[in-house]
Amino acid sequence: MAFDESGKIWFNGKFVDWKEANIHVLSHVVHYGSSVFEGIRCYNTKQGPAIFRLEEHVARLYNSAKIYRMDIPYSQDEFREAILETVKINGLKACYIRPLVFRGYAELGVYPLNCPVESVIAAWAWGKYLGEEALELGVDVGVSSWRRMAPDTMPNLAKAGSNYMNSQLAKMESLFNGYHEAIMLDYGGMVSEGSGENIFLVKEGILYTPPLSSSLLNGITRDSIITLARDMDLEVVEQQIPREMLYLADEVFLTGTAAEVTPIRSVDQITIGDGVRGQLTKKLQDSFFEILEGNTEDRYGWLTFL
Ligand code: PPE
Repeated sequence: MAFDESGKIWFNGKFVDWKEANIHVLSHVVHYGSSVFEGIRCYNTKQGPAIFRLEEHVARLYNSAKIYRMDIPYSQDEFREAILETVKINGLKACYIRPLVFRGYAELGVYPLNCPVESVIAAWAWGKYLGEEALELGVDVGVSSWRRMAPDTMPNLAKAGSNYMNSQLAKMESLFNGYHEAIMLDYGGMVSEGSGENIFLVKEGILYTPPLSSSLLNGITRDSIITLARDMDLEVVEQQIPREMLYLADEVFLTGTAAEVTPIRSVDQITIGDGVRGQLTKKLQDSFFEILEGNTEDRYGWLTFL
């Protein structure tokens, strides 16, 4: 059990005991994957616990819901407030926060609009996503035989639960093949993203990342890294990336709320650069963590203190 189960979960506007936060097995979401969600981190900065980019995460949740015609019965202000309350009531400092909006129990059948829209917020301590050493030593990844969803199949800009059936296939395959993570290609065969992270590469001092049109999630960490890089006067290019450009890169790394900034040391068993965390990767990691640790001024207004 990865949870300590003693906490409270915000469930449709009220706090309930961890073990009471249950739904009926005939809820729409259980059968058809009708959910949208977020992953947010709270950091224990020197100035106290603070949630990273709360406004952007809640805005993306509402955008995901909009794509699937789910009306969340709270304002974004109310939802942000509920997230802050959830962290506080559980006495957490550094934690991972999982807001989830789903279609509940009323009837079955694919048409979703007669099922109620329900909302949940849970929070718990979640350590390093790809292992304790990953941030320093980097991870080994393989390009998956599973592709990211084509744009006219499932919308990748929605952070929908059902998208993660695709991620699960890629993730399982990658672990069975001895890798830490999978990189997926888009419908046209260009690099898209990891099963739960965006991807960047460095070549001759320029930072490259695939564009939103490469079937990826519009990552908030991705946006943060682009912002930090541009402020360092690094050139950032969003362009389609062929698979072999990863092999030839000087540095490659993943970004995500759970994975933070994780270096990649090999792709398809081809060593990237010197096979260790690259210089620019380290520099970007450092400036990212400096903000999260509260070691520098929050110059972009990314932190919301409890
Ligand atoms: N792509 C995918 C497919 C993805 O799931 C994430 C986040 C990202 C990119 C990066 O987005 P952002 O967190 O806004 O920088 N993945 C979340 C869920 C991971 C999980 O295993 O669950 C996360 O990192 O919270």
